[in-house]
Amino acid sequence: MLIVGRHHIYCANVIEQGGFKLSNTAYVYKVCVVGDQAVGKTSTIIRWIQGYFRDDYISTMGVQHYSTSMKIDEDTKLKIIVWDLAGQDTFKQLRGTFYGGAAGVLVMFDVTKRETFKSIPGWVQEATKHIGRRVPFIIVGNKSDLVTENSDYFGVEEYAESMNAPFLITSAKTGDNITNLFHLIGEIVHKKAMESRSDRHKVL
Ligand SMILES: Nc1nc2c(ncn2[C@@H]2O[C@H](COP(=O)(O)OP(=O)(O)O)[C@@H](O)[C@H]2O)c(=O)[nH]1
Ligand SMILES: [Mg+2]
Repeated sequence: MLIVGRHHIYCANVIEQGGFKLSNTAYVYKVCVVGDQAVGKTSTIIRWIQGYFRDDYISTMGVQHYSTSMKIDEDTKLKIIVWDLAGQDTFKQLRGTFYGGAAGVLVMFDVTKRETFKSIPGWVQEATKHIGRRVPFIIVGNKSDLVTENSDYFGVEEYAESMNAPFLITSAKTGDNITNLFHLIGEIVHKKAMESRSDRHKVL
C-alpha cells in the first residue's frame, strides 16, 4: 500500500481496525468528526492543528481533511488524518462513502443546544453502519465557554457511560481540552489496533 504524503512515499502495512503501520514506531489512523451543523467540528480541528480560533468560517461543504502528527510515548508516533464531514442533511448520501477505513470517531454536540445532544445516537448509528464495525468513539460537548452556570450537559456523563465511551467537554474558542481530545482519540485507536493484532496472533 502506498501513501503519498507531502514529502514522502511510505510503504505501509495495513493494520486491522483501520490504519496503517508506517514503520515499527509510526502509524497513521483516520478519524472522522461528526455532529450536527454548527456544533464546532471545523473550529475544533482548526484549533488543534493550527492553534487558533476564528468565528467567521463558512460552513463545511462535503468533506475536508487535515492531518497532523503526535507522539503518544517516546517511541510511538501517530499521524492522525482527521476527516471533517459536513453535518447538513443534504450531504447524508455523500457522507456514507467518507467513513470507510476510519479507526475512530469524534461525535460532537453543542453544550448550549439540547437538540444537538439528542442527535448523537443517530450519528453513532450512521458511523457504525458505514464503517462496518463499532470503532472507538469519544463524545464531545463543545462550546463550554458559553456555559456560565453549573451544567450537567444534558446528562452526557450517564449517556457516555451507557455507551461505554469516554466524553470530554471542550471549547474550540478557548482551546480548553482540545489537545487532550486529540491525544485521547489517538491513544484509544492505537491501543485498539495493537490489541486486535495481538489477539490475532494469539489465535494463529
Ligand atoms: N463560543 C464558541 N463558539 C464556537 C466554538 N466552536 C465553534 N464555535 C462557533 O460556532 C459556529 C459553528 O462552528 P463550525 O466550526 O463552523 O461548526 P461545524 O459546522 O460543526 O463545523 C461558528 O460561528 C464558530 O465560531 C466554541 O468552542 N465556543
Ligand atoms: Mg464545518
